[in-house]
Amino acid sequence: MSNRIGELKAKLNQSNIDGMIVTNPVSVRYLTGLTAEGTLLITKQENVFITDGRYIEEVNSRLTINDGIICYDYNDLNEEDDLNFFADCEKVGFEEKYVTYVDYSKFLVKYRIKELVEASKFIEKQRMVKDEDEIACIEKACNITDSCFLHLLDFIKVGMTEKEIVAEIVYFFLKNGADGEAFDTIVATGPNSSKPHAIPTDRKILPGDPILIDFGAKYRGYCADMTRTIFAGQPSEEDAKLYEFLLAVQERARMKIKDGASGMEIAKGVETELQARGYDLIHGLGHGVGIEVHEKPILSHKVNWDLQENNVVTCEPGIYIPGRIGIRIEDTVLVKKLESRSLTKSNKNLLTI
Ligand SMILES: [Mn+2]
Repeated sequence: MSNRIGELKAKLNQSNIDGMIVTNPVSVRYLTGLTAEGTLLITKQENVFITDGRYIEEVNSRLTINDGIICYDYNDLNEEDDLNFFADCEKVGFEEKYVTYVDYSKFLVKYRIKELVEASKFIEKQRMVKDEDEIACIEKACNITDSCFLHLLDFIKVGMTEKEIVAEIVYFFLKNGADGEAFDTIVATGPNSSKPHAIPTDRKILPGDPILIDFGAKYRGYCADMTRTIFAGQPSEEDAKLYEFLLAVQERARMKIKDGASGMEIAKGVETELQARGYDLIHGLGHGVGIEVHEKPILSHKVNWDLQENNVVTCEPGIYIPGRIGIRIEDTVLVKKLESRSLTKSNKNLLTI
């Protein structure tokens, strides 16, 4: 793992922040590789991870590969004498998006901090640009997701329920090296497909149904996110045309994703294309993917943000006709200077089972 704490420290220092209290488990994992519950203190002298007896063995066995972090069992620290980690700091950052008011007040007293300042954005910004190790994990998560899709094309049959397909996806992920699902899988068939975040039901697949599958494996903590919409037998001519149209829109948008491109402009372009046919894009065009399945940057007409090399984002336009059909096509894309690369590579042609 590259020196993520060092990089964060340098950025904090540029803003005259001397240290940071990291409490969001996602940030802890990102900065240290640790999945244990605890608090990471980035200080002028050293980096400290304070946890409890349940995690000490795990943490100590992991820390050999993460230089510069000293681990303490909270129970071994004396509140009177041992919590002076920020004694020489004027300003200490904290994660304002994750810290409760109670925690905030406690931090000030417990660690004797002079001034706590909001610093969530420093970690968020750093996490947006993925390093080599992260890209490798996301790529692996995407590969497992692709293999699962191939398997599903063979597995899914008319008469099967949405929940049965979800169960098969989870089973496939676990059997093929994934940690599990990156998020709750969506399998929405027939009219259920028009709800973008449908919850899988006991509905059985009928001939001609669209089958929308939004799923992704998680590998070593990193997520994949892909949606494919397939059909149970030949769709109507109208539905087939709708599918081809959306696929063309998705491909055009995906090709625009590259270093320096405006996420807002790409999203607006998709909206214009959909509106020309009378459809609204009822959700964002895409989002960052990493340790969390939804993270920054967001691709939406509401957010003005330029993409950067080694962002990993989704491109997922959808068309939803309430009570009848929903079609969404989504890839996880690695942003590059010239030509970005889809990390999910499953066939996007109109497929039937
Ligand atoms: Mn998504």
